Amino acid sequence: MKKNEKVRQMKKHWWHQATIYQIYPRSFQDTSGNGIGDLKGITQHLDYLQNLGITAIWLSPVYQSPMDDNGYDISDYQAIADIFGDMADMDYLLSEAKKRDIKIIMDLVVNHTSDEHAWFVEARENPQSPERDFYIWRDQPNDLMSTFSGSAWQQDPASGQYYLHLFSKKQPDLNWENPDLRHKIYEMMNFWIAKGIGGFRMDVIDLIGKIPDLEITGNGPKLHDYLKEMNQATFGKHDLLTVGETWGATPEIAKQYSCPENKELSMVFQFEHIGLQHKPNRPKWDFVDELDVPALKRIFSKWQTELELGQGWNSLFWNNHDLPRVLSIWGNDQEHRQKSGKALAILLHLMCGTPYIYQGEEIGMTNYPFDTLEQVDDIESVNYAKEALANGVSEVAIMESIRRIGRDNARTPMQWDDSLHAGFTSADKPWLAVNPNYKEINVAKALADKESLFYTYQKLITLRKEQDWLVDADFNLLETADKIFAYERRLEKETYLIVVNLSNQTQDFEGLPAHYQTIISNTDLNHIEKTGQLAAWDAFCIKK
Ligand code: TEU
Repeated sequence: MKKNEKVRQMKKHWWHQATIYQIYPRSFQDTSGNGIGDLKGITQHLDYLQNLGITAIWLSPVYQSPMDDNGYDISDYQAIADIFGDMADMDYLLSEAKKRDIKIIMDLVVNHTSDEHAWFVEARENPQSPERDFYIWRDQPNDLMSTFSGSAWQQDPASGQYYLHLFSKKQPDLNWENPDLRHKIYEMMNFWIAKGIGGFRMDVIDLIGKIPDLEITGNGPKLHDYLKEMNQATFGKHDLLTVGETWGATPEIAKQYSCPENKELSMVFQFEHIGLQHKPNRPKWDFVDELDVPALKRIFSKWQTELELGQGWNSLFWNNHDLPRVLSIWGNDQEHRQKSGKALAILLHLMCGTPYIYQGEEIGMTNYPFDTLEQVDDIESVNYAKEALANGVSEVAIMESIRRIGRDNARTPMQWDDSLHAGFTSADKPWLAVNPNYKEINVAKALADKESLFYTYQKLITLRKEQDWLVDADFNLLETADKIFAYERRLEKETYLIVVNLSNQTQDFEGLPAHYQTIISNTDLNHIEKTGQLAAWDAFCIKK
């Protein structure tokens, strides 16, 4: 059967033509005056998100948490953290979002809990408790290391044993080999499904099959068994979007997760393109200055063709709450800020997959000019700085890395308007500083400018909803100059050409056909016809 036929046979879900918007609640909108974003603040802006056209919100964790990792350390999965509001606020957000046909995707963090979760408190206090085996205890540590620096093992004074934490010491890893633990998780998931959520984003879900004694963390032997069991016990009976965060996925592995017949997940976040931000096989802090466009083309082409339609499904993203702002590292956040933002959006959103927009991406928010460690909040950056300083790395070099690639770049408050603190909070001081460029870059200014990046995103989101070729057509990378990323999406009778100049320089391009229909563009195609050249950051899609 032809590839396109296979696609047409594929059962279509709402998320095949949806665009998802990620909200980091801490930084979206404060309504209580404490300098921290909250649930009421999200509800307040649902009309803005409906105008943008998104179908669903991926809501980073709002559960009870000591906030060691800003909510990715959960102490009660079925209670809302006081700083974000209460369950009534959550229920109101769900109902108001539903009125606007916006689904809420909850963040499922079940590789670990907080060390203040009742399970871990009992496990620590009572080594004979059933909860002890909900976690991973050993008499001696091995060489496993934490993502947040240092050993992945923390000794518990009471029992003398060590517990595993692949992230912070306050995030003990759960033992998924324990069936009672697994069923507690499924009960919790069904609590949230019963509330009418639209699905789950699954935090580091590729780690739940770990075999610590063999120092296997990702892609463990039982991982897919657990996901099949989870599917059947919870979301499998509903039409929900499930997206796994899987740093180690290859297209082959991604097929295991997202092939419909496997009954696991809808899709995964793979990070191969994100790996181009730093030197190969080096920690992320060892960043590279310039995007390797040919490598980006190879990676995207591989994922678009090998995760072939009908056998799996791609997610598409540049940003999230863990990543630097793509405009600042791969675009041009100075003289070509909006145009390069449009180019990156056109390039990504016209591929096959479900696109994700991170809060502020749609208005071209940029990295923050951090210059001292006192300005940095994120535990990953703070722990990295401590370790690097102890290893003799200069604070200048450390700050250069954090400024370029630290997670706080994504977590500065959403820039709503040019009033104090960008309209994010009425508090004297927001929890993290607002980017000083907020008077130039904010929602109010974007909405008032019909040529702004916001309207490019709005149009791309509409295209995905209305034009089936974005799901059904195949993907073919075209041979072009290094800095030009060009591909075609073909169906039997239709061919769409997408061309993007990912550089500040003019590039020769003679590929425009005599007759075409412009689908979307950030430039004057007549100019390209006349000169045979693409200006800096020119990007367009035409129907041949
Ligand atoms: O992130 C997984 C993860 O490994 C990232 O921390 C990544 O390695 C790093 O940020 C690269 O810069 C997920 C969540 O997205 C993250 O916010 C949490 O800190 C982490 O899991 C632990 O829950």
